[in-house]
Amino acid sequence: MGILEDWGWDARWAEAFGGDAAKGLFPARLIEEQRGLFQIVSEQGIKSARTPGTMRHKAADRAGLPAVGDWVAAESVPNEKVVLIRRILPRRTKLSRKAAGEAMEEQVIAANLDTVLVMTALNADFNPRRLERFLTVSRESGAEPVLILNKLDACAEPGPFLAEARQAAGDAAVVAISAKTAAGLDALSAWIKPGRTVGLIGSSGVGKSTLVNRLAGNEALKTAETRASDERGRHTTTHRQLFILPGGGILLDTPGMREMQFWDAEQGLKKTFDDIEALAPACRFKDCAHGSEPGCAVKAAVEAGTLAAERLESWAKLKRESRHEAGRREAPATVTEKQKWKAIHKAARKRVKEKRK
Ligand SMILES: Nc1nc2c(ncn2[C@@H]2O[C@H](COP(=O)(O)OP(=O)(O)OP(=O)(O)O)[C@@H](O)[C@H]2O)c(=O)[nH]1
Ligand SMILES: [Mg+2]
Ligand SMILES: [Zn+2]
Repeated sequence: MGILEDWGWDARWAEAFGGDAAKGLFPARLIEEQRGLFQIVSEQGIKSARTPGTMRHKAADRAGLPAVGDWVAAESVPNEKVVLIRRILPRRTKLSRKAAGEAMEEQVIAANLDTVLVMTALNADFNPRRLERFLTVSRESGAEPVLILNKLDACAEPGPFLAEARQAAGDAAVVAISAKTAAGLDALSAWIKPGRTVGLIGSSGVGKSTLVNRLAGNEALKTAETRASDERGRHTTTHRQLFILPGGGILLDTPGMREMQFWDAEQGLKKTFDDIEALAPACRFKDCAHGSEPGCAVKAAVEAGTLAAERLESWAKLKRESRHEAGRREAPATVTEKQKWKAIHKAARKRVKEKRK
């Protein structure tokens, strides 16, 4: 197997790369990003890469720029060490969130992940509502989400955590592990295998880098103790990077994320709340919002105790947020629509005036 295959290259990628070889371009995978400078891996090994100004200008938004995990067509520049990224091959999956700040901008956290391991620790970090949010974003990406409960060694009573985690996870697998003692790690081989790309996301301090170190069999990545008072991490990892494991398999370590605001979440929500989705057809109204409508099957399930009230609350909250973000994304179009009608009315008034003359 060649170096590209180790990093996940296959016949479908070769097809997507197509005739670019004839233009002097070569295929490469983006494995690291740090402040706009990229590291790519290709048959030539690992090299620094950058995007040409034309690509930055042409990209309608940040999502049009390369992200970690992307396969690209790259070009060497004579007398230059840094390689140019000419084209991003169409992404198979895309883990996105709304970029921090006021602007409605998509931020691609990583591209072409096969699996997203949503990680939490069995301590004060554990929060099923946040897990639902992370799982929703992971599902929306097109990758398979798996919920990882870490620090099993330090948890006296994992039972109740597991029960809550299973409910939040819907159809996603739930795996309890200890990155420290390696307990439960065997189960991860269902996802971490040669040619497959697996991303790790979760709050700071849950043990993402510790797991990468454990699986890589070294201590290459820096890790740091969490605060004793509330188990919060110290944001030790500062950039996203892909690692190849000795037994094959590609792992993405990410910095702990405080925020995971939705970009697009409708499909992901449907899957995260598949229990609510399954009940909805029995509601009297087709567009039932499971609020105060009469004949609501979801509310009835809460009253009967078969659906947790917190889960319905969580669904309603995330759904509102998703709708709100979708509305904001569509806002610019509404403005142009308005402008269009304004122009039509103005033209009509002008015609009326001209007729009167
Ligand atoms: N007891 C126990 N501690 C663990 C385990 N996994 C990680 N830790 C500890 O948790 C702390 C944080 O681990 P990191 O790997 O740095 O966490 P991280 O998720 O990479 O954090 P950021 O890089 O800040 O996002 C370290 O002190 C680890 O030794 C585990 O399974 N059990
Ligand atoms: Mg880390
Ligand atoms: Zn309903």
